[in-house]
Amino acid sequence: MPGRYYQTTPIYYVNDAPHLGTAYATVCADALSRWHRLIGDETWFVTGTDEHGLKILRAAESNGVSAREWVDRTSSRFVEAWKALGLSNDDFIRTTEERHFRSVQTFMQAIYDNGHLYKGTYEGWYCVSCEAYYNEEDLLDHNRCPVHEKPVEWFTEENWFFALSKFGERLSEWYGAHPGAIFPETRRNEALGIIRSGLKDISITRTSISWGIPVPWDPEHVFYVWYDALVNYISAIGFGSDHDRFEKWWPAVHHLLGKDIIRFHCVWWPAMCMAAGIDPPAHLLVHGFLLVGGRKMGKTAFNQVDPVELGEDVGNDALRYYLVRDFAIGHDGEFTYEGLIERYNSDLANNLGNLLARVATVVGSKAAGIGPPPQRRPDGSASRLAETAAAVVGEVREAWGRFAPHEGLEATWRLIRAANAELEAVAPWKLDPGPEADAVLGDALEVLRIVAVLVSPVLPDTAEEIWSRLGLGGSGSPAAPGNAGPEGILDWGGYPGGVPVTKGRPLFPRRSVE
Ligand code: ME8
Repeated sequence: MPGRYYQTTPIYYVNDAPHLGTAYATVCADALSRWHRLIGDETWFVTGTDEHGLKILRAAESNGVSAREWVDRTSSRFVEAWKALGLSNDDFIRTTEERHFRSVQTFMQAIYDNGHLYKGTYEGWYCVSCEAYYNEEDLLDHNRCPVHEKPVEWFTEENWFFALSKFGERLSEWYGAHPGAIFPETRRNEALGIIRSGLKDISITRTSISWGIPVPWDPEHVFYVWYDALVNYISAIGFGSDHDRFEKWWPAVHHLLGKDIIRFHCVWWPAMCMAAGIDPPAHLLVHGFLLVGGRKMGKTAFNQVDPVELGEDVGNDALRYYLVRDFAIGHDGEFTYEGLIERYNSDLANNLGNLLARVATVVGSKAAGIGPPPQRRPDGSASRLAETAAAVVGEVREAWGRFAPHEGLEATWRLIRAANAELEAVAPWKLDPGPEADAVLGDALEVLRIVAVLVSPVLPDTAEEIWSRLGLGGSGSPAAPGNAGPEGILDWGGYPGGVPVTKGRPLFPRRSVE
């Protein structure tokens, strides 16, 4: 049954520009959103930027500009990068927007009114890069942050505290009743471990900086950056200002997040929602890291790759394909340019590109450039390829449903390889024009039609190009909402035949590693 699907990404800090790691998360969220549109779900996909806090203020200072100027400039680099990569987000939320201020203040006021906040003094080791306090036992030698390996700082402040310690039992019960809420299982166990080890109250405001959202009942304080940032997920859907819109999308959300921010998303955020009197988020999808030489790609390790430059080099679709195919959601993976080119050559150039090129060439030479329809065998049954296609469509649906798009792509390539093998076995280029050549060409065209729909969430431009070369340009788009849904167009036999097939330039010319 088509439903509703609300997809989010972490909102990225604007202390620096986007890199391939943040692009990975955003591309995965984009692909998931596109898949859900394709199966007919009403879909809303939001990403954005996290713009308050000390880290941002220091980045602005070290660049000699005001905080406002810095966040405007850097946030627009994210907007531009996602545009250049062709991402399909429906909204882009910034935590410095008026709509976000209003939602945060309404949300936190509700927690205050419900009696879950109190005032106290906080002293502790603080990592400005994480924007988080650390217990001494969690630090590396010389008081260094375990994530950034940089020295932490000693902070003493009068803060408002959130009584997180009261929520351990409710969180355990909630996760017990919602076993599929965190994906994958290993991350669920990690979150449950944090909850079981005992939760401490957390300070949620700061007086030392003013670059933040003022606390409505104590305006000397601003909300601590995480407490402001997490609320983006509901301020983007109108919390506090548009009740119907909020109710429409919440709590059936899918938060995609990296494994570095499990504690904030899987422990703090659901507890905050409970404290404010709204349901916790329904789905938390935790992905792994892109590594370079075994280290997380990021600002701290100075090993970032510019995703826009890489997209310009190999093509956005090829980059998306590599990210979704080679980095299973939930696992770490090593990024290498060689790996990208290898994947490009083997799957895109040699298999998909080759299938389209040879079918179009032979339709040109043996069928006067007019695509024949898929054929039936003399006994009336459909071809072997029809059986493979039906099995693959089922597998692809199932794989996306359990957040394993890489397996969906793997299955799709099985179908592509089967069509290439069938062409080689029959060798229509050696046959005289006629029913035998038409049969195998019609089947291969039908495979390409189905493949165009199945790959459209990951290869959106390629899917459109295949569609138009098959002569289907006049009949919608491979990515039209519902195409992969129950009333969709994935049943064998949809290629009409009798339409012109165009050869065009190679979709993916082979590349070498320069
Ligand atoms: O944590 N591989 O922002 P952030 C894969 N503002 N994903 C990566 C990655 C890598 N090497 N590097 C970063 C913040 N990411 C907060 C979030 S949300 C309410 C606030 C992705 O700019 C990954 O999704 O540090 C990670 O969780 C996120 O970027 C952190 O981005």
